[in-house]
Amino acid sequence: MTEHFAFHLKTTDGLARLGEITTSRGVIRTPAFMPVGTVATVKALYPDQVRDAGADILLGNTYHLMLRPGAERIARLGGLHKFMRWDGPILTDSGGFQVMSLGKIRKITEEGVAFQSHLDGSRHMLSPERSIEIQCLLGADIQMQFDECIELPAERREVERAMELSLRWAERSKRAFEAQRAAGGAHAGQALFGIVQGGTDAELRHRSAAALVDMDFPGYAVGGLAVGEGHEAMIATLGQTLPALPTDKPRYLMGVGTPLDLIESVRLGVDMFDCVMPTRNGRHGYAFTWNGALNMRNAKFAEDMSPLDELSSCPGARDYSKAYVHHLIKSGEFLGAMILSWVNTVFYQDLMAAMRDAIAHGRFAEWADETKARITKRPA
Ligand code: PRF
Repeated sequence: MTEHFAFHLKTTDGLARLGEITTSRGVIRTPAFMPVGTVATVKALYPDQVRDAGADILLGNTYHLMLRPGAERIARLGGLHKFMRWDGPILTDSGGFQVMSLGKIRKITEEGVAFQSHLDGSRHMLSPERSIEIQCLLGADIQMQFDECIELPAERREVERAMELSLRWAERSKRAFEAQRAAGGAHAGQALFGIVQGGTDAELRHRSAAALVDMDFPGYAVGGLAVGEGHEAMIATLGQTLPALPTDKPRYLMGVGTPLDLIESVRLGVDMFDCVMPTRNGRHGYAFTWNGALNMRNAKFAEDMSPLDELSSCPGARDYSKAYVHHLIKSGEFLGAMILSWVNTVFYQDLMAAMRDAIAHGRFAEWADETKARITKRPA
């Protein structure tokens, strides 16, 4: 029953890659975009809508779920998949990044991070061992090492310190995951990924990647990007980092990004992404369309009865008018957030499907140029 975790690279086009990740809960077509289901829900969407949009895998968060409803509780209830009614693969982030952005009064030591909950101020500790234990209790198919991600810009020695600490935590995460497997807390269809850190410094990135590759993870993430360095520096760092990773393992760029970020990162050989952008921006009134992004709060839409996006494969984008969605968003109505989260989730999945198709046909570069021109043009 438990199929082995595996990655199969089907073809390449330049550096862009088309592949498939196999987990015991199903196959993930890559390049893949993982909708973010932080608190066991992709906000404002039913699981069926997420599946029908074309998503093969969701992301969940250790940090949020440990605080509420609690990892042990989810385990008692049968695991995260059953709890949220999503039977496909789930990747969980380790909590390191979320502690930094959300936790209060954090204290980082060699052991881990002590912090207070953003919900009620209660005290908690996350370490590599506890993070892996939680990810196993949740039943995550792909788990992430516990790491420290710092905001940029930062002093080189600070970036280096966090990168080195993350490497020691990678070792401990791996040992904890192997112990879970030996004890039946994880099986061969699940996998643990390492996370490359090192800011925008090529030398630090190379050291981080080399050390993780020596530890031999079944997949590698690039973390520590999209944290203040800007698009150009992110793409340049990615271009220097990816060649240091093995071609036969999946590469995951964490917490990225805009449609443009995704296109440029796939061009360089990234296989997986996650980002809150389609759903969060949707809740805030932004629509991603094949004619560019629209701010639906704009008064120019007040009497525009044309569909949100007639080129979209999402029924919501073809059925609802700009005037109606403008009204819903202006009124703070739930349905406005629901429609735009749906439309944007479908847009992101269709973008990934189009990239996979372009790679399969050996026309990624032409496709990318055409698509960038379309989606970045100023809407009329
Ligand atoms: N580490 C982890 N999760 C993350 C990041 C990271 O560096 C980022 C950075 N963009 C997003 N999510 N564990």
